[in-house]
Amino acid sequence: MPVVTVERQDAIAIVRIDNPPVNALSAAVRAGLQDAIAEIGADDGIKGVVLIGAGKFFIAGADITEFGKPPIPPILPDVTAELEALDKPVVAAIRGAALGGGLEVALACSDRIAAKGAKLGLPETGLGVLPGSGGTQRTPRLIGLKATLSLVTSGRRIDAEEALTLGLIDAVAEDDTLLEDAKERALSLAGQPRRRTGALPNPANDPDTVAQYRAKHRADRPGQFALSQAVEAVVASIDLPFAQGMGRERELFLECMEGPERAALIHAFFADRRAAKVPEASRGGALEVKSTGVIGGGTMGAGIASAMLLNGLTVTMVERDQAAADQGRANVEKILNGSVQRGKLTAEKRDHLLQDGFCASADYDSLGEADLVVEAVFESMEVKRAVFTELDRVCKPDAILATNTSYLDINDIAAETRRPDSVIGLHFFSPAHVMKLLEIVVADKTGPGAVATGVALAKRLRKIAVRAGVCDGFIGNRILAVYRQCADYMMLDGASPYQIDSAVRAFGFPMGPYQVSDLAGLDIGWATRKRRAATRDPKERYVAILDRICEREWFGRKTGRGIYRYDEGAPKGSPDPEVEAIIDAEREANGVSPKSFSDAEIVSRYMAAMVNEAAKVVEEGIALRPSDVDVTLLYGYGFPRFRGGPLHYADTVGLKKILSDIETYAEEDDFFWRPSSLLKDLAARNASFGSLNADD
Ligand code: 3H9
Repeated sequence: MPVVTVERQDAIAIVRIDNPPVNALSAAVRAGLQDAIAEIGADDGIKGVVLIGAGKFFIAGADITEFGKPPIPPILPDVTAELEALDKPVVAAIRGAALGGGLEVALACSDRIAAKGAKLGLPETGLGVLPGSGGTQRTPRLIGLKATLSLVTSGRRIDAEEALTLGLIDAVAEDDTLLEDAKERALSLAGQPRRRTGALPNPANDPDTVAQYRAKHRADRPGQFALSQAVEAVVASIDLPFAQGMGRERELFLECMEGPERAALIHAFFADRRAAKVPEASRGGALEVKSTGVIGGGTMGAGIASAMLLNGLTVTMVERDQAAADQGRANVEKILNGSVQRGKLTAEKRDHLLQDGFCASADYDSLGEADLVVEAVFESMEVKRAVFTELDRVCKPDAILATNTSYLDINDIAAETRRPDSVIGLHFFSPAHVMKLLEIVVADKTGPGAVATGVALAKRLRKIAVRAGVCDGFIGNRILAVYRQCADYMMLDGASPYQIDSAVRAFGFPMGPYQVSDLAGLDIGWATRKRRAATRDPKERYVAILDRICEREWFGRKTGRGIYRYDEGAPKGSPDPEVEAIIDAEREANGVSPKSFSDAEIVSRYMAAMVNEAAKVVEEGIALRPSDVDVTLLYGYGFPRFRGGPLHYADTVGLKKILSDIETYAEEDDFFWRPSSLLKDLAARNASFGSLNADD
């Protein structure tokens, strides 16, 4: 089947792009469009053209699977130039999405009509490139400099109505009359002088806006390369004639294409979609979930309940007594009020959700109708066992019973029920109504139907699902525990926590590990360390600095002191000399003579610890593939997206280098630094983690 067809309807040619799933502009589509343009140009009987996409979308953009490979002609800027040169009206009939190169094709048409519900945008910078087929030159000529800079740098997808207001399109149509409206428009324009966006005058200069965008997106800041290049490409439209502007855009685009940011962001794009492919889910049918239960109304339970409510599910919350249930309701109300304040929810809708969609009680029997229940109570096996015994008693036979435990063995929890195939881990991240990640933890007896339901729920809640196996901490928290420990070793050995945080931020994380600890509350880690004390291997080095801080009841932000000091002058925290004194004392007590660390060494050690544990997680089958680890760290732990995730990053550094770093560090501590056999194997074969991601 050809991916581009030309159909004559009277004097109008309908050019249809049919390249499922999203009509990406692959080499075949580009060649097909070029042929269609030549055919139409040579046919005097054709007076006008309609360009439309088959299926749900107009065009989702360039085919990004081709990025990073040698370009196949014809390149898209040439195709758009030929489209614009055609001496006949060409109406783009847009439904679904006109994104990136898709919108650029539409901009090279003479007219644009979009169906209601269509989304238009230039999201290229989110993939580490810039609009490279005239988007930076035609858009400002059509809608001005400021609106273009906003669209290009935000990557925002706007709806048809906003596009019309901006002047990006000419009309909005009903979906079912789109093609007819476009044909009519093409006919009405036949014989008139052809409109060409590229022939419009240069946009007016606006030095303040240019200065503002240049200051916001500087190439010397991590993760800003494509953004700064995009700003420069748009700025080039102010003075340069169209053809030269296109040349400048191409240069800047190709520089982005060659860079690591582009490779990382495209990796992250496909990693997101790959994570959704969970083998068990394709073997089992998902249960239709309408009514849910949440056990526990604390921070986590209330966040989960709010996520459910905000996405159209009803929630029955169960707490141990009525007072706790009332508090749980108050916690949910507080979250929904926050959504109202931020303009994400109307007050009426909030009232409706709380009155008709939510109830909180102390009675497990109220869960009889729930399709899925998530337990989010205190992390104690005893408490969880009691909850699951109750759930097994009251829930209907096909209900899915989920636990939000962060580290307990879900096999033990499942064994408490007569239906371990219906028991699954759904590990939300706090705040659960905000954080995008959901680890779907598959225990030994979890059935495919439960997995499929978990994956479908994640989609419903607009979260990214990652499948994980059972182990202490699953994918994310297990890896976190190790790189966090590595940070503590560096702190004991001579780096200040403030230097570690700053080095980690400079790498691209929004916060350093000690800022995160202060935010989460140091008492949480303290409790975990106490829990593990009895089983800690005597060979493991133990850093007691944070215990000393906790003994003073400095638990972080919530107590005004932690690793940082928080006061009015420094609400985000400032270094605390008393903490530095505690660190010095601990060094002395442990006979450590502090050495200095460069920022680069801090990052090397931090990343080596992260990569090594991540490799073990893949090696043991806890994560299905390296890219699932990347997705987990990207969405749950603030790993900088422009670096693609820890295992993609490891591939860019080189696995031999990472392994040799680990071997060097092991000379100091061969208990902590035990290289993963997968890492050793890949390094020996000169292979990459990427090679284990089926479709990379
Ligand atoms: C660009 O245009 C550069 C130009 O300016 C310059 C050129 C010179 N290519 O997201 P979904 C696949 S840069 C190849 O699950 P949805 C995707 O991997 C591009 N494949 O569906 C998945 O495959 P699979 C600028 C693509 O309905 C399948 O399609 N454009 C592309 O939730 C379904 O995708 C963008 O950034 C692509 N461009 O959402 C838009 N896009 O089934 C990127 C998708 O094997 N795309 N696939 O896993 C999107 O935002 C969403 O896919 C879209 C549909 C909203 C369109």
